[in-house]
Amino acid sequence: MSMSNSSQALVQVLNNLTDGSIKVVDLTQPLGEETPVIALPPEFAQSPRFSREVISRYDERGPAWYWNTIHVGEHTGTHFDAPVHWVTGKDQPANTLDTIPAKKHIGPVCVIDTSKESAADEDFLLTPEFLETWEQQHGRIPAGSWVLMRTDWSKRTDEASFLNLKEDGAHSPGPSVECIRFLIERDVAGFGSETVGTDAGQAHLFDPMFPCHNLIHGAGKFGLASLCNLDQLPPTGAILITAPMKIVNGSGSPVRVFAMIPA
Ligand code: 23J
Ligand code: MN
Repeated sequence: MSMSNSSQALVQVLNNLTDGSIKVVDLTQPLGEETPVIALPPEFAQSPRFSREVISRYDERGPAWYWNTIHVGEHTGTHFDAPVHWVTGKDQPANTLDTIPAKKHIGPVCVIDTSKESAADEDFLLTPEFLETWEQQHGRIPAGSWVLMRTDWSKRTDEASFLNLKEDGAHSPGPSVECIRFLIERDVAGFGSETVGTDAGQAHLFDPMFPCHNLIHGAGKFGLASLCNLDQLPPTGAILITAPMKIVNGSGSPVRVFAMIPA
Protein backbone atom coordinates (compact mmCIF):
# COMPACT_ATOMS: atom_id res chain seq x y z
CA MET A 1 0.00 0.00 0.00
CA SER A 2 1.41 3.44 -0.88
CA MET A 3 1.83 6.11 1.76
CA SER A 4 -0.30 9.24 1.79
CA ASN A 5 1.36 12.50 0.81
CA SER A 6 1.35 13.69 4.40
CA SER A 7 2.99 10.47 5.64
CA GLN A 8 5.65 10.88 2.96
CA ALA A 9 6.18 14.49 3.99
CA LEU A 10 6.77 13.47 7.62
CA VAL A 11 9.17 10.68 6.61
CA GLN A 12 11.07 13.23 4.54
CA VAL A 13 11.29 15.65 7.47
CA LEU A 14 12.63 12.87 9.69
CA ASN A 15 15.16 11.79 7.06
CA ASN A 16 16.28 15.38 6.62
CA LEU A 17 16.63 15.85 10.39
CA THR A 18 18.70 12.65 10.58
CA ASP A 19 20.99 13.53 7.67
CA GLY A 20 21.37 17.13 8.84
CA SER A 21 19.74 18.80 5.84
CA ILE A 22 17.19 20.28 8.27
CA LYS A 23 18.86 21.84 11.32
CA VAL A 24 17.22 22.54 14.68
CA VAL A 25 18.16 25.88 16.24
CA ASP A 26 17.39 26.40 19.93
CA LEU A 27 16.10 29.95 20.45
CA THR A 28 15.89 29.49 24.23
CA GLN A 29 18.05 31.12 26.93
CA PRO A 30 19.03 28.93 29.90
CA LEU A 31 16.66 29.50 32.86
CA GLY A 32 18.13 29.89 36.35
CA GLU A 33 18.81 32.11 39.34
CA GLU A 34 20.90 34.40 37.10
CA THR A 35 18.07 34.99 34.60
CA PRO A 36 17.28 38.73 34.46
CA VAL A 37 13.68 39.77 35.15
CA ILE A 38 11.92 42.87 33.87
CA ALA A 39 11.99 45.98 36.07
CA LEU A 40 8.64 47.77 35.78
CA PRO A 41 8.19 51.38 36.91
CA PRO A 42 8.39 51.31 40.75
CA GLU A 43 4.68 51.99 41.37
CA PHE A 44 3.87 48.50 39.99
CA ALA A 45 4.33 45.04 41.57
CA GLN A 46 7.48 43.29 40.41
CA SER A 47 8.08 39.74 39.18
CA PRO A 48 10.41 37.66 41.41
CA ARG A 49 13.63 36.05 40.20
CA PHE A 50 13.74 32.31 39.50
CA SER A 51 14.54 30.32 42.64
CA ARG A 52 14.45 26.69 43.73
CA GLU A 53 14.85 24.47 46.75
CA VAL A 54 15.93 20.85 46.78
CA ILE A 55 13.28 18.26 47.69
CA SER A 56 15.88 15.49 47.85
CA ARG A 57 19.26 14.70 46.31
CA TYR A 58 20.15 11.00 46.69
CA ASP A 59 19.99 11.50 50.45
CA GLU A 60 17.81 10.65 53.44
CA ARG A 61 15.02 12.76 51.90
CA GLY A 62 15.03 10.49 48.85
CA PRO A 63 17.89 8.03 48.58
CA ALA A 64 17.76 7.38 44.83
CA TRP A 65 16.32 10.60 43.41
CA TYR A 66 17.12 14.28 42.88
CA TRP A 67 14.38 16.86 42.40
CA ASN A 68 13.63 20.49 43.12
CA THR A 69 10.70 22.79 43.72
CA ILE A 70 10.92 25.82 41.47
CA HIS A 71 9.52 29.31 41.96
CA VAL A 72 9.23 31.35 38.81
CA GLY A 73 7.16 34.23 37.49
CA GLU A 74 5.20 33.32 34.40
CA HIS A 75 7.10 35.97 32.43
CA THR A 76 10.70 34.97 33.17
CA GLY A 77 13.53 34.38 30.74
CA THR A 78 12.60 33.07 27.31
CA HIS A 79 8.84 33.10 27.68
CA PHE A 80 5.48 33.09 25.92
CA ASP A 81 2.83 35.82 26.36
CA ALA A 82 -0.79 34.67 26.01
CA PRO A 83 -3.56 37.16 25.08
CA VAL A 84 -5.05 37.05 28.62
CA HIS A 85 -1.81 38.61 29.90
CA TRP A 86 -3.20 42.04 28.96
CA VAL A 87 -6.56 43.54 29.91
CA THR A 88 -7.25 44.14 26.21
CA GLY A 89 -7.05 40.36 25.58
CA LYS A 90 -9.10 39.22 28.57
CA ASP A 91 -12.23 38.48 26.53
CA GLN A 92 -10.49 36.93 23.52
CA PRO A 93 -11.42 33.27 22.89
CA ALA A 94 -8.78 30.64 23.78
CA ASN A 95 -6.62 33.30 25.41
CA THR A 96 -4.92 31.21 28.14
CA LEU A 97 -2.07 28.70 27.96
CA ASP A 98 -4.40 25.75 28.53
CA THR A 99 -6.88 26.74 25.81
CA ILE A 100 -4.65 27.82 22.88
CA PRO A 101 -5.02 25.10 20.20
CA ALA A 102 -1.83 23.03 19.78
CA LYS A 103 -1.60 23.81 16.07
CA LYS A 104 -1.03 27.48 16.85
CA HIS A 105 2.28 26.49 18.46
CA ILE A 106 3.86 25.53 15.13
CA GLY A 107 4.19 27.99 12.25
CA PRO A 108 6.29 29.92 9.75
CA VAL A 109 8.63 32.67 10.84
CA CYS A 110 9.87 35.95 9.38
CA VAL A 111 13.10 37.30 10.87
CA ILE A 112 13.61 41.05 10.67
CA ASP A 113 17.28 41.93 11.07
CA THR A 114 17.60 45.22 12.94
CA SER A 115 20.97 44.35 14.50
CA LYS A 116 22.83 47.26 12.89
CA GLU A 117 20.15 49.80 13.75
CA SER A 118 19.83 48.47 17.32
CA ALA A 119 23.60 48.62 17.83
CA ALA A 120 23.58 52.26 16.73
CA ASP A 121 20.50 53.23 18.77
CA GLU A 122 19.52 51.34 21.92
CA ASP A 123 16.00 52.81 21.63
CA PHE A 124 15.61 51.75 17.98
CA LEU A 125 11.98 51.24 16.99
CA LEU A 126 10.89 48.86 14.24
CA THR A 127 8.52 50.74 11.91
CA PRO A 128 6.05 49.83 9.13
CA GLU A 129 8.47 51.41 6.64
CA PHE A 130 11.23 49.03 7.79
CA LEU A 131 8.83 46.09 7.38
CA GLU A 132 7.75 47.28 3.92
CA THR A 133 11.40 47.38 2.83
CA TRP A 134 11.83 43.87 4.24
CA GLU A 135 8.74 42.71 2.31
CA GLN A 136 10.13 44.13 -0.94
CA GLN A 137 13.15 41.84 -0.47
CA HIS A 138 11.55 38.74 1.04
CA GLY A 139 7.86 38.84 0.14
CA ARG A 140 4.72 39.68 2.07
CA ILE A 141 4.63 38.56 5.72
CA PRO A 142 2.20 35.60 5.57
CA ALA A 143 -0.88 35.40 7.80
CA GLY A 144 -0.22 33.10 10.76
CA SER A 145 3.53 33.70 10.81
CA TRP A 146 5.67 34.71 13.73
CA VAL A 147 7.62 37.93 13.24
CA LEU A 148 10.87 37.93 15.18
CA MET A 149 12.89 41.11 15.65
CA ARG A 150 16.60 40.34 15.55
CA THR A 151 18.54 42.93 17.54
CA ASP A 152 21.49 40.81 18.80
CA TRP A 153 20.39 42.04 22.25
CA SER A 154 20.79 38.43 23.51
CA LYS A 155 24.56 38.89 23.09
CA ARG A 156 24.45 41.28 26.06
CA THR A 157 25.23 38.51 28.54
CA ASP A 158 25.62 40.68 31.64
CA GLU A 159 22.37 41.66 33.30
CA ALA A 160 23.16 45.38 33.55
CA SER A 161 23.66 45.86 29.82
CA PHE A 162 20.79 43.47 28.95
CA LEU A 163 18.24 45.40 31.05
CA ASN A 164 20.05 48.70 30.36
CA LEU A 165 18.30 50.55 33.19
CA LYS A 166 18.87 54.31 33.45
CA GLU A 167 17.35 56.97 35.66
CA ASP A 168 14.39 57.20 33.30
CA GLY A 169 13.84 53.45 32.99
CA ALA A 170 14.95 50.73 30.60
CA HIS A 171 16.43 51.43 27.18
CA SER A 172 16.11 48.65 24.63
CA PRO A 173 14.80 48.33 21.07
CA GLY A 174 11.31 47.16 20.16
CA PRO A 175 8.32 47.71 17.89
CA SER A 176 6.63 51.07 17.36
CA VAL A 177 2.87 51.46 17.83
CA GLU A 178 2.40 51.64 14.04
CA CYS A 179 4.55 48.54 13.55
CA ILE A 180 2.22 46.55 15.76
CA ARG A 181 -0.84 47.86 13.88
CA PHE A 182 0.85 46.78 10.62
CA LEU A 183 1.53 43.28 11.97
CA ILE A 184 -2.06 42.89 13.17
CA GLU A 185 -3.19 43.87 9.65
CA ARG A 186 -0.92 41.10 8.32
CA ASP A 187 -2.72 38.76 10.77
CA VAL A 188 0.53 37.36 12.20
CA ALA A 189 0.55 34.71 14.94
CA GLY A 190 2.68 36.89 17.16
CA PHE A 191 5.74 39.04 17.69
CA GLY A 192 9.02 37.90 19.26
CA SER A 193 12.04 39.79 20.56
CA GLU A 194 15.47 39.21 22.11
CA THR A 195 14.82 41.70 24.93
CA VAL A 196 13.37 41.02 28.40
CA GLY A 197 9.84 41.77 27.16
CA THR A 198 8.31 42.19 23.72
CA ASP A 199 7.94 45.95 24.07
CA ALA A 200 10.68 48.56 23.81
CA GLY A 201 12.36 49.64 27.06
CA GLN A 202 10.65 53.04 26.92
CA ALA A 203 7.25 51.67 25.82
CA HIS A 204 5.58 52.75 29.06
CA LEU A 205 5.69 56.23 27.48
CA PHE A 206 3.99 55.18 24.21
CA ASP A 207 0.32 55.73 23.39
CA PRO A 208 -1.06 53.18 24.07
CA MET A 209 1.48 52.16 26.69
CA PHE A 210 3.22 48.83 26.00
CA PRO A 211 1.68 48.57 22.47
CA CYS A 212 3.03 45.07 21.81
CA HIS A 213 1.01 43.97 24.82
CA ASN A 214 -2.00 46.26 24.51
CA LEU A 215 -2.61 45.89 20.76
CA ILE A 216 -1.24 42.44 19.97
CA HIS A 217 -2.98 40.68 22.86
CA GLY A 218 -6.11 42.74 22.18
CA ALA A 219 -6.07 41.12 18.73
CA GLY A 220 -5.71 37.62 20.24
CA LYS A 221 -2.07 37.30 19.21
CA PHE A 222 0.97 36.05 21.10
CA GLY A 223 4.35 37.26 22.27
CA LEU A 224 7.78 35.69 22.73
CA ALA A 225 10.47 37.45 24.76
CA SER A 226 14.17 36.90 25.54
CA LEU A 227 14.82 34.80 22.44
CA CYS A 228 18.40 34.07 21.32
CA ASN A 229 20.23 32.70 18.27
CA LEU A 230 18.07 34.71 15.88
CA ASP A 231 21.31 35.40 13.96
CA GLN A 232 21.25 31.72 12.91
CA LEU A 233 17.86 31.98 11.18
CA PRO A 234 17.12 32.75 7.53
CA PRO A 235 14.78 35.72 6.89
CA THR A 236 12.07 33.27 5.77
CA GLY A 237 11.68 29.52 5.39
CA ALA A 238 12.08 28.34 8.99
CA ILE A 239 9.37 26.62 11.03
CA LEU A 240 8.98 27.76 14.64
CA ILE A 241 7.87 25.46 17.45
CA THR A 242 6.87 27.14 20.72
CA ALA A 243 5.85 24.97 23.67
CA PRO A 244 4.82 26.91 26.79
CA MET A 245 3.57 25.03 29.86
CA LYS A 246 -0.15 24.23 29.84
CA ILE A 247 -0.90 26.22 32.98
CA VAL A 248 -4.63 26.46 33.73
CA ASN A 249 -5.60 30.12 33.19
CA GLY A 250 -1.89 30.86 32.63
CA SER A 251 -0.94 34.26 31.21
CA GLY A 252 2.45 33.07 30.03
CA SER A 253 5.26 30.72 30.93
CA PRO A 254 8.89 29.97 30.34
CA VAL A 255 8.97 28.30 26.94
CA ARG A 256 11.26 26.14 24.87
CA VAL A 257 11.46 27.53 21.34
CA PHE A 258 12.95 25.63 18.41
CA ALA A 259 13.34 26.64 14.78
CA MET A 260 13.73 24.07 12.03
CA ILE A 261 15.84 25.55 9.22
CA PRO A 262 17.19 24.32 5.89
CA ALA A 263 20.95 23.65 6.27
C1 23J B 1 3.91 43.39 32.66
C2 23J B 1 3.83 44.72 32.41
C3 23J B 1 4.54 45.28 31.38
C4 23J B 1 5.34 44.47 30.61
C5 23J B 1 5.44 43.09 30.85
C6 23J B 1 4.72 42.58 31.88
C7 23J B 1 6.28 42.21 29.99
O1 23J B 1 7.11 42.64 29.26
C8 23J B 1 6.05 40.78 29.93
O2 23J B 1 6.94 39.98 30.19
O3 23J B 1 4.95 40.39 29.53
S1 23J B 1 6.25 45.18 29.31
MN1 MN C 1 5.74 38.48 29.05
